[in-house]
Amino acid sequence: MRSWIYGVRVRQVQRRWVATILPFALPYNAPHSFRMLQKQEFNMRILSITAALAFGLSSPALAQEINFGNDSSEWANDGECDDGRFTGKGMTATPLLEEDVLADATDCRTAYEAGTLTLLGVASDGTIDFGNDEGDWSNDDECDDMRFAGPGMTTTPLLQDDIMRDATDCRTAYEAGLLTLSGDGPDDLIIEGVNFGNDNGEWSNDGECDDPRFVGAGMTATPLLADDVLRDATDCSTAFTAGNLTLLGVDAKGGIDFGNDEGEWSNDGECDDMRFAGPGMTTTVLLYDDVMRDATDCRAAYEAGQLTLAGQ
Ligand SMILES: [Ca+2]
Ligand SMILES: [Ca+2]
Ligand SMILES: [Ca+2]
Ligand SMILES: [Ca+2]
Repeated sequence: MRSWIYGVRVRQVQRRWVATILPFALPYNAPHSFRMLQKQEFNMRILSITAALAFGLSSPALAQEINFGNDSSEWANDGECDDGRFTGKGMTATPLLEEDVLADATDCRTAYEAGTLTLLGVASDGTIDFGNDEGDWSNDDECDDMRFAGPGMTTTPLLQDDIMRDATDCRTAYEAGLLTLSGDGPDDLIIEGVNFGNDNGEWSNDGECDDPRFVGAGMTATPLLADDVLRDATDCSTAFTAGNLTLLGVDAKGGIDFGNDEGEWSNDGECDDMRFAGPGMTTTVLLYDDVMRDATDCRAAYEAGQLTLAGQ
């Protein structure tokens, strides 16, 4: 009970921080300039890290089974791999972002098959090199290395600086069964045509659905976070099959209700509704306040083929 209360408080603090700090901290036209800043800021440091790591790796893995994910990244199909799980000549030189993990499949697969990429810190026999503890977020009991996924991950944004630099936290969570390598988790759970994703969320298996794509009596009463989209499969599918949930704004025939434009980030040319995924999405933090409240942006991107409903 105590940890549950603590969890709620943490969530509220996080949401308050995101909702209050972010809009003020970022300049006007924030999504693009923020990304550019991120890119410039991390560029030099990571180049040297990547180069140093590449030296230590041997030839490409033999018949390694790799889940490349999909092409939903904003940086898909630009001829460079942007997925932070990889290293090698086929990588982009720009900073690596959390949202590009498992989302730049064609670029990364092409480079991998050409022998210019390997999985970073994963030997051909699957042995994991967790790296060192030199990251800013080491030893805080949460894994901050974006090569991993699962309830052992932090819920704060993942940064390139922490790749292979949070060894103790990530190894501990991995050995406790709270992490897998990203893409190595169980396959998505699909029932009655609805993709429930996996149980890699921090709030999976607590008897309440925490996936913001749903609505109904089976939902948690706590704030809904983008981190839990497609990551609370057991709870949500259980409530769904019991008739206690439906997809929010999606009718039985798959018709989409985009909602209204009353969100703070409507009409900025980027979709901010976390029910969606794809290159038409903003790269800034997604807030539940914007669900069904960014209709014009999301409809335009959807109709242009730049979005799908998340999980489709
Ligand atoms: Ca790319
Ligand atoms: Ca950590
Ligand atoms: Ca849950
Ligand atoms: Ca928007």
